[in-house]
Order: sequence, then structure tokens, then C-alpha cells
Amino acid sequence: MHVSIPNFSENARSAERNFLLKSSRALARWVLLTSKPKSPMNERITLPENPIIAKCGTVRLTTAQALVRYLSGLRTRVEGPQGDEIVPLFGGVFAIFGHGNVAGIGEALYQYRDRLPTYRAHNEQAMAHAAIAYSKAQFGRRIMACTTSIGPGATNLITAAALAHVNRLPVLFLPGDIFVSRDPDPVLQQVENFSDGTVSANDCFRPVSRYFDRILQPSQLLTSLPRAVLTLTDPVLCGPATLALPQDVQAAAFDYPAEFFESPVVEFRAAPPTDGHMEYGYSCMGYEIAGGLGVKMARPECEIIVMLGDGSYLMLNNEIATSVMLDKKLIIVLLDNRGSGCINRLQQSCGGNPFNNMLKDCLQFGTGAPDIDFAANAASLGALSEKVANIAELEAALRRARSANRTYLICIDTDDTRTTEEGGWWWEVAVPEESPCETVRQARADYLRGKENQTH
Ligand SMILES: Cc1ncc(C[n+]2csc(CCOP(=O)(O)OP(=O)(O)O)c2C)c(N)n1
Ligand SMILES: [Mg+2]
Repeated sequence: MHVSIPNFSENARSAERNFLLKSSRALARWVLLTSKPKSPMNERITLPENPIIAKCGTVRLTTAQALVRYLSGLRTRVEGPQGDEIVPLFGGVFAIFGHGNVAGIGEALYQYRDRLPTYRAHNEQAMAHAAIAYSKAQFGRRIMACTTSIGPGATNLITAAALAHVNRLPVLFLPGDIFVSRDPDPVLQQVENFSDGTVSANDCFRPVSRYFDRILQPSQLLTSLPRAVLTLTDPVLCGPATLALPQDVQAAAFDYPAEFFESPVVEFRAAPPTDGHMEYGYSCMGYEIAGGLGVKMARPECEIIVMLGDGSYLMLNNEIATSVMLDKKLIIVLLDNRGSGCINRLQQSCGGNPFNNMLKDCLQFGTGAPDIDFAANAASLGALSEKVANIAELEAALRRARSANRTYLICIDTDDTRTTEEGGWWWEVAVPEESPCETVRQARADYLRGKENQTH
């Protein structure tokens, strides 16, 4: 197991021991005592006579079915209005199907759709943002999984994986992977690294997962899946867990011990609830709307107000359509200053000229930068929307938004030069040592003075 903070490693080991003991004591013995199948891909697996199997019985499932069945059976304890309640650990699975997951895990999700709901999103990064926000809003006590096709769908998750890693928030990633058999090689959407047969796009998950494994044969789930769940549910290890799922292994069947699916209630030791919700650990643009959706899914009784800039909106707004489809209403307040206002200010505080941040300072051709109609954009995705001209209109629009029956976007023009008076902390941003610009040379001198005042 990968534990990145050495001081925690003892904790981590004992947490792992406890979890594995609690959830699969018999299984661990079972795994040791049974011989692993020689060729899980093509042959029906026959297991040797074994007293433990005889005792607990087996159930023949594909790897994907076993995975989904296991996840759908996990329970956790949450505080409800009437005291503690036992609820499913997984609130659902976000899925964008494609080559590498539609046939295997897609079929399994269909079989278990009554116990583990599948939600369709529009972009893999965004659906992972929603899943991460869901767990944050549930204080890490409930989780979601995300399944993608192989290749581009999987790598679209990487930014969100990094976000979850930095913020230590649990999410289970289930990207499709290349064939273990290598029969179709290269397969559609493979990265085609011909110098190393073991590399796939999913290796990108390694540095941004707190637990990573590639399921090379069906029986491997017996060990890897409890470990992934341990990572997701332990406050010390907590973060994204990735189980890369080669598509032939997803479809391969195996006689799983029935006992594997008798999971204990997973207990959390999570932080107390708060109402505000910000992603600043990774400072990732494109988080807000999908994040709002995840919070609404976690806390449907709450009114969710998402506030974001025009730049962040343009990066990732498509989950507005998902919020409409799932009847998860968001109120979105969009501050349109026509570009990257905060980076423009940072650029100038480092001595730079306004360049390539505000749209008016960017290269433009033809008819130039469009006057983007954000209200029309949101309306095209199924939301209600309006543009307001001032604060009084914003207040009136917020009242309309609050009584509306679905996602409602309010757009307001803002001034890109003004910022809050709060803050004022010195922030180390390296200013060039050489420049023909006097303003940069001046900023460099200020930077060095600021550095001298630092205590470390
Ligand atoms: C994915 C990603 N790309 C780039 C950045 C760098 N960045 C930080 S803030 C910002 C501009 C944000 O623009 P907008 O959302 O319009 O907000 P504004 O600063 O104009 O209020 C950029 C480009 C980032 N944080 N995340
Ligand atoms: Mg802006």
C-alpha cells in the first residue's frame, strides 16, 4: 500500500490490518489456500476442494459484477434526524460509457441498478468533481465511484484525481483498461507505448491515487477491493483509489466466495460538518458547477448557491444539463469580468503588462472576442437564466431563482480591476531576474525585499 506520509505508516498498517481482519478474515485464508487460476481470461476456473469454500459457498460472477455487488453491499453509519442510520456507503456511480467499460462494468451496473444507482454525466473530469464534492458534503462518510472508457475518458479524470488527492477526499475511480490477453493490441483508445507492454493511459493515475491497482485476474478483487475501500474510508489514508479494469478481465467469470459479499458496516471518524464549500487545495477551475451538483446530491434538502467567474464557467459548465436531468437544482451566480481577472492582477503585480488574460488583451482575429451570452448558454442546457444590470436587480433575480423549480443562472457584469481588501498575505511568486521592462525590474526588487522578511 502506498502511504505518502511516513509518520502515518504505522497507523495505516494497523488500520489496514483491522479492516482486512474485520471484513475478510476467512477470505484472506481462502485466498491463501486456493490456487490462483492459470488463465482467467479464457478458461472456466475450477477450484480445488477446500473446506473454507465448502463452508461459505461460491457465487459465479464476472469481475465487474463482483465489484459492483461488493460496492452495493457496503454499509455505513450516518447521523440522521432520528439518530444514527445505516445507509449504503456508495451513493452511486457516475458513468460515462464507451469502449472499455460499456460491456463489462456497464452490464454489471445494469444488473445492480436497484441497489446502486448509475448517474450519467457529460464530462469525466466534471463527474469526478461532483463525486468528490458529494463525499466532502457527506463529510467523507459516503462516497461515489466513477467509471470511464479506456484512454481519453480515463485521462479526463486525472485532474480531478489530483484534486481529490490534494484535498484528501475519497472517490473510487474505475477506468477501463487494455486487454490483459493482449489479443487486440493496440486496442482502440490505447496510448500505444510499444516499448513497454505493461503501460497504459491508466498509469497516469499512480501519482494521484492513494491506492492504485490494475485488476489482472478476477480473484485479485478479493484483496484489492477491500484495500481500495480501506483507503477510501480511513481518515489517515483517505484519498482517491483507482482500480484499473482491463476490459477482458471485467467480463471474465470466477467463483467468488459468497462470504466476500457479506461486508461489515464501515465506521468513519470524520470531521464535523460545515456549510461553506470551496475547492482551494488544488485551486482547480471548472470545479464549481459540478461540485455544486455533488453537494446537492449529498444534501438535497439544502439550497445550493454556486458562485464562479466567466473563465471557470467556460472551462466546465456542462453539468448544468445533468443538474436539470437529475432534478438537482443549483442557483448559479456568474461574475462576468470578461477574462482571467485575478491572474491579470497577479501579472501586473509582478511587473507584467496586461497580456493574454482579459479577452481584450488577447490576440483576436476576424470579428474578435464574442460578447458571450451566458444566460443563453445556460438556457441551452435546460436551465432558467437571466442577466442583471446591478445589485438591486441581482437581489430581485435571486428571489426568482430561489422560488424556481430548476437550475437557475444569474449573470452579472463585474469590474476586473477591483478586488477585496481582505487578505494581504505575502505570496511568493518568482519574478524574472532579467527583463528589459523597468516595471519587472522594480517588481523583482520588491520580491527580494519581501523574501527577506520571511522567517524561514
Ligand atoms: C484548471 C485551471 N487552469 C488554470 C488555472 C489558473 N487560473 C487561476 S484563476 C484563473 C482565472 C479565473 O478566471 P475567472 O473564472 O473568470 O475568474 P476571475 O479571476 O476573472 O474573477 C486562472 C486561469 C487554474 N486555477 N485552474
Ligand atoms: Mg473572469
